[in-house]
Amino acid sequence: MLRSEIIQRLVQAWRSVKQEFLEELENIPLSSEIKERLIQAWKSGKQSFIEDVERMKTEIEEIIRMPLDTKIMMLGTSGTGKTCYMIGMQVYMQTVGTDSGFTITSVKHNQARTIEEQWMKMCEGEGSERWPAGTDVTVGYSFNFNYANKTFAKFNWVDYRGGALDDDEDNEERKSLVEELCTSDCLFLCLSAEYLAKGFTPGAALKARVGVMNALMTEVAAKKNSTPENPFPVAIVVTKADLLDNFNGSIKENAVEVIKKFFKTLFVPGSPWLTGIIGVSLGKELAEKPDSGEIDPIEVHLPVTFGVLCKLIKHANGLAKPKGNWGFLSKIIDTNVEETEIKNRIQQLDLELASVPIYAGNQRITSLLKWAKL
Ligand SMILES: Nc1nc2c(ncn2[C@@H]2O[C@H](COP(=O)(O)OP(=O)(O)OP(=O)(O)O)[C@@H](O)[C@H]2O)c(=O)[nH]1
Ligand SMILES: [Mg+2]
Repeated sequence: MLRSEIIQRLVQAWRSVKQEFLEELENIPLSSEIKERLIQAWKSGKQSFIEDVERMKTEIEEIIRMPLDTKIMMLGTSGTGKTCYMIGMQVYMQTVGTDSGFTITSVKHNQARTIEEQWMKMCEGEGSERWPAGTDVTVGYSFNFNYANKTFAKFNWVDYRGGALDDDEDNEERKSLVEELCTSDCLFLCLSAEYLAKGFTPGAALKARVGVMNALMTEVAAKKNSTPENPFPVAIVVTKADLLDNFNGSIKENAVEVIKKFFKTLFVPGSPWLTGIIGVSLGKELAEKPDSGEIDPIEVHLPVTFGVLCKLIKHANGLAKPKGNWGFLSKIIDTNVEETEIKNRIQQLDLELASVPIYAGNQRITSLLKWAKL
């Protein structure tokens, strides 16, 4: 064998092991700082790598028990109702929570106060003054997702100004929007129910501006390398669902069909998207009386439940994945305790979503839990 050939083979062997190592690291819930240190330790050679990992063991054990981070991006054209939805979701989830007892709390005190003020204004105000002003800068919010007073997931929520969707592809904010999307765990694509009420027409698609959203999704799918086995979760959040006939919490089949036509690429066989379709409203009276109807949110907890559940499933799959020779963490950390707890939460959240139409590509699925074979 030629010397150059030997070197080439060795390089190839090293690369394939390195790839396996990096892939496994991707599935392990560690902070990016610890991951970076592990990669550096890896680069330093096998023996010192094992020593380094041993040294970092206590630190890693502490970190692995920390809540999962879920990043949610909310997008939709201007005036769709994104900010109003976020306010309603936060207050509802903080005070009422979901059927099986999940709640959220704001991480930042100031932010919680501002949201509460906006909520009070919506509830007590009259006329168009009751509604918050349009968002002209992107705002980030941080929440804890809790069960039985224990935080087990955090989520960061990014409310993009609707106008950013119209920016040119080389505009800086648009570029950062695509980058942020690529690092998100779940996308909330907000669409106002007013465009669904009359069934599918090309005119309705044009007015709803689904073209700009589809273009953005195509761009993100290409960059993110999602696959049908590891899809990118997207919740199509139908805001102002009070405008739909007889909305009682779940989206009717005729509206689902319109959405499937609006966002065709999400629903094709082999699509790299996992799509939930969820109607939300700030109150059923708002359809008739937007400026004075009672604020009484409907189903605002479901999109968050979907986002957190998808993240937990991905996490659980990572934990359950058979480890290869380099499954170093499985040797030094007992992940069983965490696995059981996470599986219990997954079961509860899955039941909460029983009425939500969910699609993996073109396939309608009745339970995310079953789909993920957990
Ligand atoms: N019928 C009805 N109207 C709503 C509801 N939520 C919001 N609206 C109306 O929609 C308007 C726009 O809502 P916003 O939340 O400000 O919209 P946005 O998507 O954040 O818009 P940008 O910040 O410009 O991107 C509000 O001023 C209300 O008039 C709802 O649940 N039902
Ligand atoms: Mg807004």
